[in-house]
Amino acid sequence: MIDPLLGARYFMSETDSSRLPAAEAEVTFVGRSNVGKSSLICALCQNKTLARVSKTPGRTQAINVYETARGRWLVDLPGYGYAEATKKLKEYWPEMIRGYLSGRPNLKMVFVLVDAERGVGPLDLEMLHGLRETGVPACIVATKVDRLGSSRRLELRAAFAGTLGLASEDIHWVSAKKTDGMRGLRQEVLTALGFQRG
Ligand SMILES: Nc1nc2c(ncn2[C@@H]2O[C@H](COP(=O)(O)OP(=O)(O)OP(=O)(O)O)[C@@H](O)[C@H]2O)c(=O)[nH]1
Ligand SMILES: [Mg+2]
Repeated sequence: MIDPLLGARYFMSETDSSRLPAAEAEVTFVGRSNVGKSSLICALCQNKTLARVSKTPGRTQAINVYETARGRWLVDLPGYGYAEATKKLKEYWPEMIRGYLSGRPNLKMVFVLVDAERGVGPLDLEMLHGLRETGVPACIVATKVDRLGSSRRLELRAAFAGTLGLASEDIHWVSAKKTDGMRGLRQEVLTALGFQRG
């Protein structure tokens, strides 16, 4: 079978999740601004221009939907913790994200991205706590691992897992730039979207 992620296309952008049409299955990517959400979507779909990436935080400003096959979506969201955002945006984005996360019955998995080097912060813990309360399945992805040497990776992996009370194998440890860990993450995305059995 041809990998359905490779044929992903831009579908729509919306700031009000209640206006999104129903999906068969969707997965989304959340995390601090600049953690690499849009880059990861581009890497999964092997399409560098699919989702907009930027060196400056606050690039993604709406709920952006990419369709892999009819009704099967990858959803890119604005980041949280963007220090430079105006007061209006600081209130608006979290509200947009919360509305989306709590209003999608076919949301199969939320990938919570955390910068591998920076580690898990209070906003990430808050997000994980919120997801547990809404009952949406979540999975942790540590990003930008190409920036770390192998001994530092091992060290950080243990600290990461410890903070979250998880086994280190339960965390995807990835680089969107160098492809590390992308195979495992891809399988998880394909399974969540119903393209293959887990
Ligand atoms: N070294 C390295 N840099 C990365 C990686 N992934 C993303 N980046 C860089 O991190 C910056 C932010 O990437 P984005 O994908 O725009 O991050 P985002 O989470 O979508 O950001 P917002 O939309 O602003 O919330 C860009 O300069 C990327 O090139 C990675 O795996 N390795
Ligand atoms: Mg983005």
